Amino acid sequence: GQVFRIEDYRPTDYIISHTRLDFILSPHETVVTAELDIQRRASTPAGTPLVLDGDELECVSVEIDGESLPEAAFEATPQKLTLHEPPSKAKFTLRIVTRLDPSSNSTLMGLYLSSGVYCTQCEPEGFRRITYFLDRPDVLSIYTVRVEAPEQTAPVLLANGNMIESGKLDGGKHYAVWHDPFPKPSYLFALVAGDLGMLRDEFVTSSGHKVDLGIYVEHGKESRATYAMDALKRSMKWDEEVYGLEYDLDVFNIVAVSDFNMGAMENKGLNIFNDKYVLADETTATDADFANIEAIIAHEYFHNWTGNRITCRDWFQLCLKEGLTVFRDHEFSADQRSRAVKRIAEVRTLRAHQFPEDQGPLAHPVRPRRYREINNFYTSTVYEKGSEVVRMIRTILGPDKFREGMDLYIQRHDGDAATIEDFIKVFEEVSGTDLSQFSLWYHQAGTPNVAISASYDPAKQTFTLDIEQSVPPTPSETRKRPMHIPLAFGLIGPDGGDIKPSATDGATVANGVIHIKKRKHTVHFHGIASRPVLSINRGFSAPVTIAMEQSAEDLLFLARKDSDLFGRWQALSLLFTEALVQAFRAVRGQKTPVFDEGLIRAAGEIAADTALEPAFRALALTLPSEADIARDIGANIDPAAIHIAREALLKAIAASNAEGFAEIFDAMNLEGPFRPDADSAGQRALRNTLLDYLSVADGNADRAATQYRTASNMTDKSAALAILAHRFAEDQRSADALADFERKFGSDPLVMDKWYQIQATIPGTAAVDRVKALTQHKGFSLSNPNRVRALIGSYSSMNQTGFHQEDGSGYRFFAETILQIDKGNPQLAARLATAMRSWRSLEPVRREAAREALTIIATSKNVSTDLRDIIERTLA
Ligand code: B3K
Ligand code: ZN
Repeated sequence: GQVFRIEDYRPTDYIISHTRLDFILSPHETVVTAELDIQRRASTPAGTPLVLDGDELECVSVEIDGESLPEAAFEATPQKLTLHEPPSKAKFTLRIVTRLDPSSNSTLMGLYLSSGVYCTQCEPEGFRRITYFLDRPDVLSIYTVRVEAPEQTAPVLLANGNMIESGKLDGGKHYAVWHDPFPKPSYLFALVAGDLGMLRDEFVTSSGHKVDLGIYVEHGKESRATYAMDALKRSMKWDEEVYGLEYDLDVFNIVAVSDFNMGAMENKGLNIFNDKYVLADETTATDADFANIEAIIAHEYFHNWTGNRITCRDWFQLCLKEGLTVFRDHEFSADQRSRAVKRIAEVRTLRAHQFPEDQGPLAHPVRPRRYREINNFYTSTVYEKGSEVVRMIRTILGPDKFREGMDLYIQRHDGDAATIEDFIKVFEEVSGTDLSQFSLWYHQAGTPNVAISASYDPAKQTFTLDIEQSVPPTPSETRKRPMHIPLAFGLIGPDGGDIKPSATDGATVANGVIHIKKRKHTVHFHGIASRPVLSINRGFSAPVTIAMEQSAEDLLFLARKDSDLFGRWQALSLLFTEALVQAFRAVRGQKTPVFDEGLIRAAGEIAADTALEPAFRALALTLPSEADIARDIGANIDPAAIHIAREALLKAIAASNAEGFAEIFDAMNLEGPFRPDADSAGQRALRNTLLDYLSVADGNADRAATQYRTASNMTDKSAALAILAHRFAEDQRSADALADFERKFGSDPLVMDKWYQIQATIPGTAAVDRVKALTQHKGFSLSNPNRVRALIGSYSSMNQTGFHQEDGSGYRFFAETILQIDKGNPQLAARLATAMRSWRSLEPVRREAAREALTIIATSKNVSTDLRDIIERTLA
């Protein structure tokens, strides 16, 4: 396939100042008329051919300034429209009519039908599936959109911007005209038409402008949108307070659809959401669902400035809008909830998804330099690592200069299609800091490793750190340059307080941050009266791995005493990880793992420490996942042995702390009305974490079965169901609960996704047959992304023992399923296939089996560009 390279960027020859679209909607035959006001740039020679992008388009007619074009003047293929010799005048209007079949569009890109509702998804290159266009983000145009449809099947007609006209037509039809005054790239175009219910509200901006808010959902589900509406209003307020950014149109609409490739889409004034991230109430959604809704509603709303008002010059700059907007939504959630708990959750996600990506065959820089399929670059590197890079800029500059830089960015680039260089420049200008070395974070792939060894000299009262950074090689990038790594730290004295050194030398140390810039630094801290314990990378100030010999005693001290809550969690999780890796080695060597009593006791203490918020205690008690452990072991992975090792630690903690855990569990009063706020969610999280330990300690399903029966909210119900299904499959109450759940929620697909996921993640070799059987379940469909992710996605990424089977049956089933999905929805297939990216770290038998399965896909006929790109890079 074709490779796109950043160095090939050049501006277009023509611009499209205005775009008028007319849609006559019909399921099988929708007619789209596009009127494009085209201007030749002054620098473009007259007569330069105009080539517009298309994708599977059927061209009906082409006219220029009201005259239809002779055959010889243009060429229309499904993939492009070429005007061989456009008019030589500076401006002309091109009128193109295309015909679409939304009902047969299974890619969920362009215009498609989701449960009878017309909707669109254009980012990154879906607009070209609607009409021929210069479908790239640096072509900004003002859109006016007329939508016509039968009133009965589509009473709701929406597009971007404000509605300026509507009315009835003959034959039961009606129409609406929408106008968006802000020039925008085609990827932000959106249209929705259908029969939908609506939740209405309003928001008055800080300058007194009233905005009508609407959330459109399936009829009857309006009340399930109240939490999303509340999150929207809080987001609008937060962006005003924290960044001084106000909303800019009279309307802000959100539509929830049930067939959607990702979480949501930030179309100007008309966000379209996967209904999973809109609909929630206590009986159908878990606390995690509520938190996701809050974060994604905020994320899409924040894009209005970082993404829409300022967009990207080209898709290589994707992190310009995504990294920054993720950073903004992280900060929003941190302000709305508990900052430390939110940070721990972010770091867990980053380590679970971005680290393996960065350490495997799909590694790429936050700002990639080449791609074959841009859809495969909506990755956790671009999003999550991209956000970490913005966070580091703030750490380096401090909050005030950071805000100044953001203000300058908005002021200078409003209305632009900008680049990462533009972004970095504003921060350099406001702070007078040279960020050229820092910008390697955007250009150099791979997770840096920082090796640290510490020594204390009591005679000189000096504490010394020998620091060495290295960046491992990544595909097509073997030589790496040293990076600027800001490491927040603390030197902790015996009483737990931070010690302030009288002087430091060897690296810039400012505001509790060591700035590592060279390959090697030796940093001395002077005036240190007794040996301190080092708390390093506090708050996860840099997305790196740290290699440091720290005694179990020091780590236990940090877990108990660090003034940085994140540091406490990190120390404990390091201890767990070390214990688990050792246990894994024991299991591999046919020995019984043994665990340190101090660690087991520390778990009990943290559980009981009421000075700590429950959500933190829950996170601290959650052992690293099997995938986390695999990543830490790094090579020769045997998932079965990891599972045994992890279960052994869980049992050891449960057995020693059973009494204490039971007391806490029983004392937690969960009466009163359900509230989805962070505190209440934290209580439930702790209680459900303890429920798992207690079920292990008891060795029976009693507690889980009781909780399943009595739970009045989905968080507690699904937690109990997971314990029953995962630990007590033999117990009749497990099968009964699964059947009961299906009976209760069988007609609610979003809730049934939990049922699929819980069963897809039951560990053990029976998983492959179970998952196969579930693909035949009446509610399941390979064409709905949420169903596929709940069953196939969870199976392949969250069930290590069930997926990575020695005989390769898990991989073969996976490969066949992916090939089938690829026929209808290449994006979804490609995304799923990334579950195989770490295949090279498996032990030899599984590795070979994985290679065979990947080869089945690679050698199949008619594989999409999307899937082929992932598979070829994975195998390379
Ligand atoms: N910008 C969209 C993602 C579009 C993905 C296209 N494959 C959602 C978001 O990041 O807000
Ligand atoms: Zn985004």
